[in-house]
Amino acid sequence: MSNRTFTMVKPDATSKGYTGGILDQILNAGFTIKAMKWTRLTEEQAGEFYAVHKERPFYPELVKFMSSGPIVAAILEKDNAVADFRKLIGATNPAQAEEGTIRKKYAASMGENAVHGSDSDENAGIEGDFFFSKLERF
Ligand code: FUP
Repeated sequence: MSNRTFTMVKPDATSKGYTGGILDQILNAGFTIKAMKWTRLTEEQAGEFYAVHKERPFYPELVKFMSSGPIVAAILEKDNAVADFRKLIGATNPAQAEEGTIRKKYAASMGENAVHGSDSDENAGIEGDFFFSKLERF
C-alpha cells in the first residue's frame, strides 16, 4: 500500500546549506514528492503546528527556533511512508540516532534536529493540510 507522510527541513538545516543533501537522501530512499514549498513560519504558526507540545518545558524554545528561519515543507509518498521515513531520519536526539540516518548526519541537538517526520498517518494528514491546499498537491 502506498501512503504519505509529511516532513520539514528545519531552520538549522536550511541555514547551514543542508537542504540539498537532505532532499537527495530522501529521494534516494524511494520517497516521491507530492507537494513542496520553501517558506517561513511565524511564531504563531509554529505554535499552532506544535500545539500538542504546548505544556512541555521545551515548547517556547521550539516555537522560537521553528520560526527563526526558512524551512522546506513537503508531502512525501512511499509504501509504509510514516514508519519508513521515521527510520530514515533517526531518533529525535541525534546522539541516539543510528549511523547513516539524516539526523545523525545533519542534526546538531535534540532541539535543532534538522528534520521533522510525522509520527502517524493521522498526523501526516493533519500536518500536510496545515501547509498545502488541494491545488498544491501533484
Ligand atoms: P519527533 O517526532 O522526533 O520530531 O519528536 P517530538 O514530536 O517528540 O518532538 C518535536 C520536536 O520538539 C523535536 F523535533 C524537537 C523538540 N524537542 C525538544 O526540543 N526537546 C525534547 O525533549 C523533545 C522534543
